[in-house]
Amino acid sequence: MTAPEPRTVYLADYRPFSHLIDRVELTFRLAPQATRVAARLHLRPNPDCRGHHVLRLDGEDLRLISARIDGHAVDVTPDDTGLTIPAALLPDAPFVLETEVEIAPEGNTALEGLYMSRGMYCTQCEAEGFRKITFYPDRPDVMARFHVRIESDLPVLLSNGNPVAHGPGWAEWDDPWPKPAYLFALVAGDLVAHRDSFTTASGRKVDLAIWVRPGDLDRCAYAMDSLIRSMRWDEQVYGREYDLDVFNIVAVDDFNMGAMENKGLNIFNSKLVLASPETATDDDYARIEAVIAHEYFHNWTGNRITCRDWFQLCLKEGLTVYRDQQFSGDMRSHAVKRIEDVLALRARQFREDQGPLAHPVRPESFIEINNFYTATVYEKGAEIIGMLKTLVGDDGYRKSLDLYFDRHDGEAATIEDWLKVFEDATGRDLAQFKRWYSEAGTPRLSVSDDWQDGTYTLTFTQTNPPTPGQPEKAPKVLPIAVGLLNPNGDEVVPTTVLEMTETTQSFRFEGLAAKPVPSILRGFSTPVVLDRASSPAERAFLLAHDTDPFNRWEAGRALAKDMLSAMVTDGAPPAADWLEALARLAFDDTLDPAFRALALRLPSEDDMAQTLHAAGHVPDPDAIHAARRAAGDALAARLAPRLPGLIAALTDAGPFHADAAAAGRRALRGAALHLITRTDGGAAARAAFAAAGNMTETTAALSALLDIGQGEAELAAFETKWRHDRLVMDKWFMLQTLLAAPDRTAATVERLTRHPDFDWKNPNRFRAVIGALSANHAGFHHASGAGYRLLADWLLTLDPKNPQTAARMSTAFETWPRYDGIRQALVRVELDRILSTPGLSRDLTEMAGRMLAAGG
Ligand code: B3K
Ligand code: ZN
Repeated sequence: MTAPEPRTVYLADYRPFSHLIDRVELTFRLAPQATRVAARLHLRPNPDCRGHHVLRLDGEDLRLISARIDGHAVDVTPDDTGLTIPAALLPDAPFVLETEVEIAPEGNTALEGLYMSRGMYCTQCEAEGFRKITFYPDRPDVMARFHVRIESDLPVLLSNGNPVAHGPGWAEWDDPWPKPAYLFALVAGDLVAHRDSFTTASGRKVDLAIWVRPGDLDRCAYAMDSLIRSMRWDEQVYGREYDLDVFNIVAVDDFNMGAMENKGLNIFNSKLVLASPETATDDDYARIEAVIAHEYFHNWTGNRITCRDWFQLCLKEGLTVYRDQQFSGDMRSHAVKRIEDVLALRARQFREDQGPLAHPVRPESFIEINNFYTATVYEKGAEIIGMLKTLVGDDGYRKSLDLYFDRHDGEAATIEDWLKVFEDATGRDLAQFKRWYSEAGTPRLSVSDDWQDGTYTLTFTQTNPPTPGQPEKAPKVLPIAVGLLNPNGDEVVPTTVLEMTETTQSFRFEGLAAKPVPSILRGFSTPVVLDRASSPAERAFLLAHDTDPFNRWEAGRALAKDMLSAMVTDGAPPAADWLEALARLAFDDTLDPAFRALALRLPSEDDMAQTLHAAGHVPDPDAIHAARRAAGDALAARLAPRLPGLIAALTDAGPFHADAAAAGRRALRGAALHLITRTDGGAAARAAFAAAGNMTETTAALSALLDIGQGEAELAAFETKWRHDRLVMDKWFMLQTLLAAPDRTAATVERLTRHPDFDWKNPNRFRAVIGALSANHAGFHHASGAGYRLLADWLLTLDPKNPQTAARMSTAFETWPRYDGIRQALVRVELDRILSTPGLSRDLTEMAGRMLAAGG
């Protein structure tokens, strides 16, 4: 079979499907090489589509055994992408189409459709995987009720909905809720369950189960606890109850992403389910809590109300990310959560928005939809929801969401539907606001101020830079949260939201006794780059006094970035005011330890490259690396005398607690250990490694040692202890790659890829090494080009087996236009080599092509 020509799909081409499907009955006879899938589709012509139509069903890599309409065999032949049944063969009334196909899950290395992971069968259908299971209209606006029968000797057989019957070698499931095919799921395996239950506000008892391999049963408690807290929270905060008798989660080792919200049967990458203090870090715990919540929340935002087409992806993803961020904030600390979310937004979404892969939150065309599960759709999509909430207020938001659920339950909706709900519930016109969905790029906001006779004026100017295909843009609605402080640190004007709609706009504050210090963009109220030259003294003042915790952190961040920029571009020394400000903050016990840990963290090298590039410089990866190390050394030297005391005070005896307070103490202790290791030759970190009582402490000590080029013995001990554990060994692979010195990064990766446990077909292991390679900024961008070459080699190795993960990892190249001509030329060679490889997947072809187009 030849590969189909890549076809571009356009939002503007949307047409409803020719038929409606009332019911789907599927029978699976599972076998690794030859699984039979029998489908009965109860179809009728769609009254919204006049005229007599052909029936076009999607289908890929399916061997058609038979097809019948109302019991009569029909003679049809599939093509590469599906099956067309001519209008002449179709009744103009309800009818039943039966097909039987054969598929080979064992050979499915793309991990899309029905595949096998270490002896268990599982599925991943979003976005377009169902077409690899049976012939079907594989599009989200075709919603149907599914009944599934599974036949297999494996002991546990699961699908969506409620269990209806089972016997030896078979089980049947019925899902009463109409759903698109992308939410279909099936699991069969030798699994055991960690069980609990939840009773909904209206009294429905739901049986909860997390299904894992027998040896993993003692690592499910935290995920279950997170699930129960998510179910309660969605009732309390959004008034949303669960709607089936069972909720199942399955942990799978081979998975292309984090997790999947299939109706009633969520499938998870095992790293986002399994946790024990010995094996998981605090970051793992926080991610498990967030992703369990995210997938659960999709039950209403995604499943009950789904997307009309894949261009509307942010309708479910942006909203569900926003909901999981709210949840994590409620469970932990809103201030810390917001800082972490903004760090991630800048690291991933701003980076994407400022490079060749920039695209609108609602794109207008795609070749491969899997390439659009991006930070822009997810994280910028969530920022848009946050801005809407700021603009309409808490009550307006709740009224709008209630109306959304009332009006669109059971439907496949659009961004227009979503915005109309806010307009109808609050009376607000959102026509201009809608530009956030259609225009790519990160706006830049500059500010100037004026003080005269008790009146303080802030003047803002927004610029919306060009992005691929969008040279010119109109001004956006920017909700800018501002507070004003007196020079003594008191707040004179509490947080006020200024609504900016023009290119340039001034806002006046009258009747002030003294010229205030402004705290602008509190809580990061709009996702823009703020250009405001400010003195180190003012930044230090805000770091000490701002009443908004986000901006307090941001002031320290700006201080660090200004300093690092000066170190890189002018060879300046580490700044005394930065050192003094951090010395005060590090030991200020009135502040949350988690906040102090974040404030002590230096901007990443990639962040500095982004910042320098945005300021008009060509970032030099070696100079950035050297400056960041020099700053870290200076900070370590400044804080050193008091670090042992801080570490001792933060050492918790007694049992492990996963809660935010305990995790915050461990984070600050880890930061202190990291610093002291720069001054003591590794003594404290070696002792901490030996004494570590949990994986957070173990990895903190090991990273501190690797960072100073030590840790050989500790790596060996770690490997001996954890060789049998895939998830823990991912950390061992990843830390070595991330912390390798720039000159040795490529060689380290080559060595690790020769390790007998480097199973590159497992996405987690591939990401742990090849993904981490590009996260080692100075190593990846080494002037020899070795990092670029190595990444391209591995992308080309992975692509024929797993194009989705290869395409995702290729985004490591997206920043190439930032760098100098020599590096650009080296990357161009690799992108050209990738693109000219015969048989390259559609996924990677699209990504490499878009990145290369940036070079002109
Ligand atoms: N909806 C899935 C992502 C599917 C990705 C397909 N390439 C997980 C999530 O966002 O919840
Ligand atoms: Zn999601």
